[in-house]
Amino acid sequence: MNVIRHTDANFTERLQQLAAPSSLFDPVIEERARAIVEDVKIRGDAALLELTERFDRAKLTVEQLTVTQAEFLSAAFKADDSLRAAVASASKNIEAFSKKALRKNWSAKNAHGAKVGEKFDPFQRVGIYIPGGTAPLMSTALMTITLARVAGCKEIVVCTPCGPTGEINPGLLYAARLAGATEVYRLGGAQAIAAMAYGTATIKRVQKIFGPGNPYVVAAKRLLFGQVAIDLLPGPSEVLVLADETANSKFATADLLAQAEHGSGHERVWLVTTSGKLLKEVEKEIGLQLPKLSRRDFIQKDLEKNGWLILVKNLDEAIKLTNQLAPEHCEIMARGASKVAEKIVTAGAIFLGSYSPTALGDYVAGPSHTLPTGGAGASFAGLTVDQFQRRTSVVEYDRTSLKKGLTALQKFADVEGLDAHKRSAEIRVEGAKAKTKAG
Ligand code: HSO
Ligand code: ZN
Repeated sequence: MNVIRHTDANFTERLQQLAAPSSLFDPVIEERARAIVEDVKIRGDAALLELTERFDRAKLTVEQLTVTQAEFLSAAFKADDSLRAAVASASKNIEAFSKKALRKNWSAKNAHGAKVGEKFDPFQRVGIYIPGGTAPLMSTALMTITLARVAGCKEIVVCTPCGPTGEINPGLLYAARLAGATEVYRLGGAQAIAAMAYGTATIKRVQKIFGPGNPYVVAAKRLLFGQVAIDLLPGPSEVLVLADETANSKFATADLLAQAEHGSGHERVWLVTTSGKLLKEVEKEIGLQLPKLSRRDFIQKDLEKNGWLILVKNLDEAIKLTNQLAPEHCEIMARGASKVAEKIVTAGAIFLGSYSPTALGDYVAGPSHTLPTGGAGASFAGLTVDQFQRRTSVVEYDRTSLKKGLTALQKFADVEGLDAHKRSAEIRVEGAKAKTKAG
């Protein structure tokens, strides 16, 4: 773990280095992703099979790309009562949270007396990427697919990489199906994103792609933005614990270790504290807690590179630094936690008090755990149900309201030199009335 104290000579420079946004744009990865994307665009399914063999070491037939009904049934059969109960408990919270956040149609009168409003329709066909990697992210299936279902998306396509024998974790399959996936494909990496964006003989193209992934997935999503809509670019997990001397060092340590265990090698964790005593305690606690964890090797490596214990002068500095870092998760274990939270404006998610570990947000609390990382919180927010809704604005004037808007419209058209625009309005108030109200 790296330690920085405000008493260090180069404190400010080190903080600045730390807060420099981590670049999403690795040119080498981007070039490789581009080659994969092109290959899938040109050769479709044939490319998918070759790439799956190369990257996932699975030799599949075209038919095997698609997870069958029988496989869903078998996954459901394997799910024991405790797994079912856990999935149900999380789903209930995720669903309720999403329903609250759904955007609803509205209309109102504008200053001309005309009706204006917005209507929201679900994307018909969406694609969701669920990463494979060192842990089967069953929770990610719930935290993305559930939102698509609540929004009303009819076709919910899921791509997730398989193991060398074509296997997909049955818990993940069970959760994906229960959450509302209508099609699941054994397909990972940049090739999955390309397949969903362009379509192949097996996988029909989607309108919008969601979900976290490794750097190749992220690169492919960036490259394909515009071809399809893209949600955000979530990368490796992060947590920042903002703590004063009232924080429990055991709790704070456990939460830092938890997000460092994901295993991509790029997870980032920070303790930002006003208390030198707490910092020392956390250092000691890491030594006590780490050896007992099964993924200690991942965690250890990650902490050496990306783990920071930072002692700042006061709470204002802690808040400022937190906002600069824009962490995916921000835990506040300090006096007046909710007051502090009001001033945190770049975190993906905030966890208040001693009893809200980030793991609750990862699994069961309700908000989606798909959140901005790598400093992207300054510009992006986490995944919400309304990102599965397409918004359209609606305008309805009648003759009276049109007359009210006319003078301003004429002026704009004059300034822009667009007289056909002006005529299209004038023609309606000069001549005979329209035959019907709407037409
Ligand atoms: N911390 C991850 C989500 C996750 N954690 C899934 C455990 N499983 C990104 O927010
Ligand atoms: Zn996590």
